Amino acid sequence: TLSTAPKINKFPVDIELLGQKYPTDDWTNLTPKIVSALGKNLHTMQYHPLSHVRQRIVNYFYKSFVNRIGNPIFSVHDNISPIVTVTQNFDSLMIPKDHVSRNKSDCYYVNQDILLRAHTTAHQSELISMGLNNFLVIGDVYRRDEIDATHYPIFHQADAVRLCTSEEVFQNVKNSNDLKLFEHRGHESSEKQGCHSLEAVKIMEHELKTVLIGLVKAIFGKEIKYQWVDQYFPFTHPSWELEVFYNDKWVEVLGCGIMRQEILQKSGASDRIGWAFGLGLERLAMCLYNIPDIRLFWSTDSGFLKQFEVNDPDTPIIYKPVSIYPQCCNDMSFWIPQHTNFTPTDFYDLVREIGGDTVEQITLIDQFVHPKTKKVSHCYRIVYRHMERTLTQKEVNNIHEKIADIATQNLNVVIR
Ligand code: FA5
Ligand code: MG
Repeated sequence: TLSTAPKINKFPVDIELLGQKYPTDDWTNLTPKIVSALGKNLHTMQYHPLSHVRQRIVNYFYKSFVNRIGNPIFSVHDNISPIVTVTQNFDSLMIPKDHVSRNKSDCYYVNQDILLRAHTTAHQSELISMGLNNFLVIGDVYRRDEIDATHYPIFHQADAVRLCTSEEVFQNVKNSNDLKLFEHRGHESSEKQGCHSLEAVKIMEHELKTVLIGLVKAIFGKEIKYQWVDQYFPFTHPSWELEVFYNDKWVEVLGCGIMRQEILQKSGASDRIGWAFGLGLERLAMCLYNIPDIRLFWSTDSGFLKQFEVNDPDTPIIYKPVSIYPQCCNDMSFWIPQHTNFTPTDFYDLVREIGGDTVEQITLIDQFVHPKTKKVSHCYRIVYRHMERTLTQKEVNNIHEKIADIATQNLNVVIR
C-alpha cells in the first residue's frame, strides 16, 4: 500500500546553500542554525582571534619552507567551499564504508551524496591531483557533537600536506645513492607501511615532528610542554597526536602521520612520500588567548571582538572576560567647534570621567563635513555595561545626558 502520510521535512525539496541549490532526501539533517553559519568565515574575518591564529600558522610555513631563491613553497587555500561530496570527505581518504564517522549522527548531510566537510583533509587528494606538493588548507568544518566549553558543531581546522621525492628526502644524507623510498614485498609494522623503506619514513617522521614542535613553540613560546601520543587514522600510518600542557591539563591540538601511499598513487604522485597533519584553530586560540569557552568565537559582542583589534597577529593578548550583563548602546552626534584643535580623545576622556566603569567602549562611527557651512559632525557610539549588575535604560539615559551637557560646556560642541 502507498503511504499517504506527508513527508516531514524541515526544509523544502531543494535547499539553497552558499548561493547554490541542492536536492534534499532522507539523509538531510542540516539545521537552520548550521545553515546560517555557512559563509561566516571567521578564520578570514579581520581581527578575529581565529584569523590571527591562521595568519601565524601561515607565516610559520612561509618562513620555514622556502625555495633556493627564498620564495615560500607552501600554497595556502583558505576559501574552498565546505560543501563536499562523500567521496571527498571519506572515500578519497580510504575511510571504510562502515566507519562510524560516516554516520548521520556524526555529520551534517545535505543529502546522501553531499555533506558539510567534517575535516579539511577532505580536499587533500584533489589538491595532490592538481599537482601540488606543499599546501595548507584552512577552513570551517562541521560535526554533530555536544555543545560545551570545548565542543561546538562548527569549528575550524588547518591541514597541511608535504610530498617529497627521493632526492629531497635523502638530500642531507651522505652517500645516499643506494637509499630508496620504497621497498618491495615489505610488511606493515607499527613503524611503517609495507611499501615504504624504514629510512625514508624515519626521515619524514623526523621532519614532520620537528615542524610541528616548531609551530607550537612559535605560537606558545619556547617553554611549552608537549607530548606525542600514538594514534590511528585510516589515511595515515604511522599516526600521532600532539598534546600540549595547558591549565594543568593535556590538550590534544592535532593529528598527523605519514600519508597512506594508496592515496598518493590514486592522485598521481606515486613517486613521492608524504606527511600530513590537521589541527584545530579553536584549540590553539583558546590556549593562546586564555579564551575559556568555544562559543565566544561566535560572539558578535564588541566587548569580545575589540580585544583582538591588532594589526600584528603576534601581539600578545590575554582575553579579559566580558561582563555577563547586557550591553546598552547609545549614539551621540555633535558639531565640533570650528577653529579649535578638538580631537576624539578629548571626548573619550570626558566620557570616561563621567561614565566611569559603566562605559565599556566608545567608537567614532561616523563623521562628515557640511557642504555649505563646512562644519564637521562626529557621531560616537557609547557602549554601557556594568560589571556587577544590569543597568536600566533610565540610568544609562541619565549618564548619556550628563555627558552631552558637560561636552557642550567644556568642549564647546553642539549636540545635534
Ligand atoms: C582529524 O580531523 C584528521 N583529519 C586530522 C589529520 C589530518 C590527521 C591529516 C592526519 C593527517 P581529529 O578529528 O582528531 O582528526 O581532529 C583534528 C583536530 O581538530 C583535533 O586535534 C582538535 O584540535 C580539533 N578538533 C576536533 N574535534 C573538535 C571539536 N569538536 N571542537 C573543536 N576542535 C576540535
Ligand atoms: Mg583527534
